[in-house]
Amino acid sequence: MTDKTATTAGQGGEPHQRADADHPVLTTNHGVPIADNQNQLKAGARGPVLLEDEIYREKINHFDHERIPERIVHARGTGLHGYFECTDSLADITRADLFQKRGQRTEVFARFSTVAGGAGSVDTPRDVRGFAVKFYTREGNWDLVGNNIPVFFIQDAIKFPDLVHAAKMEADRGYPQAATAHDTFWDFISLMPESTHMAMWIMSDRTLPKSLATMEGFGIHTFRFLDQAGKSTFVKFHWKPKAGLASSIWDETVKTAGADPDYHRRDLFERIGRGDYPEWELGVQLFDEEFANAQPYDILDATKIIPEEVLPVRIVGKIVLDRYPDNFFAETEQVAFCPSHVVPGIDFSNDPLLQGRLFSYQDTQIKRLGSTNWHQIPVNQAKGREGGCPFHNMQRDGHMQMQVPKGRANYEPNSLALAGEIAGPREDPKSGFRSFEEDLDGQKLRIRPESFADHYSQARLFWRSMDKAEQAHIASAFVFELSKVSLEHVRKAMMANLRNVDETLATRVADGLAMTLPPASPVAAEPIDMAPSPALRIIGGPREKKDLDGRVVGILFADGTDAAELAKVKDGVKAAGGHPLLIAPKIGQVPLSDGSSVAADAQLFGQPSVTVDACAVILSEDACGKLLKEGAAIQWVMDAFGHLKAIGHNKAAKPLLDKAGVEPDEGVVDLAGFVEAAKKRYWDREPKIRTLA
Ligand code: HDE
Repeated sequence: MTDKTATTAGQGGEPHQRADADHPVLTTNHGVPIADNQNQLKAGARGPVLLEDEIYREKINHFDHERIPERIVHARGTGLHGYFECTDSLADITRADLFQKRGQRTEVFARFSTVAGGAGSVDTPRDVRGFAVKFYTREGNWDLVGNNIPVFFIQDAIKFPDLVHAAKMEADRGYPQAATAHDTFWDFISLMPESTHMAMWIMSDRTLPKSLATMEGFGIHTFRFLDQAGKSTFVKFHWKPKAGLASSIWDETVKTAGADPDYHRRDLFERIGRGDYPEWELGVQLFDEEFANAQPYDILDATKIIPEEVLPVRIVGKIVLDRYPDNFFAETEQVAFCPSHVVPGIDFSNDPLLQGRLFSYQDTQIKRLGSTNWHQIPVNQAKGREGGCPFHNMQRDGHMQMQVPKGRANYEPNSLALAGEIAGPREDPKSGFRSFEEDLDGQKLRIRPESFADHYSQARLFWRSMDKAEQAHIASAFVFELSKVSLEHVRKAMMANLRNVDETLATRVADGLAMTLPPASPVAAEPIDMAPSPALRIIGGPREKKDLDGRVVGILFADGTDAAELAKVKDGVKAAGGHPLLIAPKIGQVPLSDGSSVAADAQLFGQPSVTVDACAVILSEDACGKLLKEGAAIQWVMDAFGHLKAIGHNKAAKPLLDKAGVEPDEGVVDLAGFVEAAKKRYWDREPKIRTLA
């Protein structure tokens, strides 16, 4: 063959390929206009490719380097822009600029994440959620890098690599991804009694948030606030969701992982699109040394909480997240948090977990982002400082330096000002950052203080603070996870630890595993009984979500559905603050009873009921007859029932409910009662349809 096969395709001749008023000229990274973005440069139309093709080489070379190392933990995440607003001045307690004046706003970027899975893993495994917020304050960036659980697994940062290795995919087989239900995780946990409290939290509904907007956040460690005079007040930070607390059911999260691996990410994106901005109040627990010394645990121990009933949370501000990033990589992937980044008025405590983190994050960002200049990436820039450049110092050069400093002053002190040259910035003892002036004296040693020895009292506190349904979920989660553990001695070791938490819990887990209870494991300090804390509950707790605000209500309809009934439910859901999602067997125009037609938002097969909060079924007799032969429709209703959701239906839809095994209860209602019923889950239904430990 000859060059006769050559075409002009892509040589600037095709529509959508040409530069015009709407499309700027495509160029190389060095600004050279590109004539052909479709073909490599070849020796003849069917000949080999030429090495000199810089346009191709540059493009592929850049592409080959598109990925950066993913975060070793918290790799899977999603971020949002927004603002913090101070609602109660803390000027008498901290000089931190963002807390000075009621109404004062500070820009923020928040990133939520799972911990164990890789960047491409699903959104809904049983896992802790990261809750990291970067405040661009006028006195520099403050990163509050927390989780949705107020305690951590370990007391000392030196154990972190062991914990993460044990939790992630097993080293030889490369699975399971994003799951703790395997040998190495429980082997480690069973040998680290200090992790028992956190193990209780991760087996609870807290690790199955329905939406990232319906979970709490915690700074975990004790920090310090410093006032103008340098006086210290201890502080613990809390995020309280405006939407209230709501979690999923285990079976629901498993199915969601298949139906929509991006479920949480999509939910946030869609909330912002609808103007349903995720919002949290920022609360603080403030206390002094005297209070700290009076508690039966050490406030420097990150495996402990201070119950809200003992020390109330004072609300001092809120964050509203109202803008999705323009670019996922540039912002969400490149955002770099460091707990060591605090601003004047905020300081660290001696919590050995926090102290260890102060080193780790800067180190990881250099590796991940490839340069010490990562603070110059837009999302990381300290943009809060008024006027011009957000930072001034004599640090210079390094990979990917974006600044072009003028003059010779790359050191100080210097006297260059005397010669009329740029002299550079200088320290300011008055406004500058100062650490708490703490008296320190002691031996140099590697030791855990005696006050960290009690590993079970707060695990017990958590268990005893739970609602009945939540206790059943925790016991069942232990049974599920330990059933996936093939090493019998590990299962026994865990049960031995659980006996120190609560005998009924241990017994329920042993029954669920059909194993005999081993003797309790030895304890370093005898656990005590603390007063239960209702604030720890989701179900029946003070912050349980009880409205439709921000919730998605699935409405299953089909050809011939009564137009008035459909409109009524849709409007009712909207009026109550919910978001109706019209789901039909076909997505285009669905003809209704009155001759009108309406487009569905989603197709039945692609929108299983696990993706919504409550379900309505509005069908004509004819359509219902057809759906009785449709597995997806039967499953849709069956799952809604199994996941304890409200189901509203018209009369003609009843045969579908019957076929799905729906039994009458308080949550199965006619359309008139549906909007009210849709505001909650029906926990009483659960023991009737599922065996729980
Ligand atoms: Fe992290 N953690 N962590 N962590 N962590 C990271 O930093 C580390 C801990 C948390 O959305 C890494 O940028 C050590 C507690 C969040 O980008 C790394 C220890 C809490 C995020 C790291 C801890 C957290 C991270 C990995 C033991 C809750 C995601 C990538 C002392 C208070 C931030 C990165 C984001 C990320 C180290 C324990 C929260 C390796 C050494 C406790 C929310 O630096």
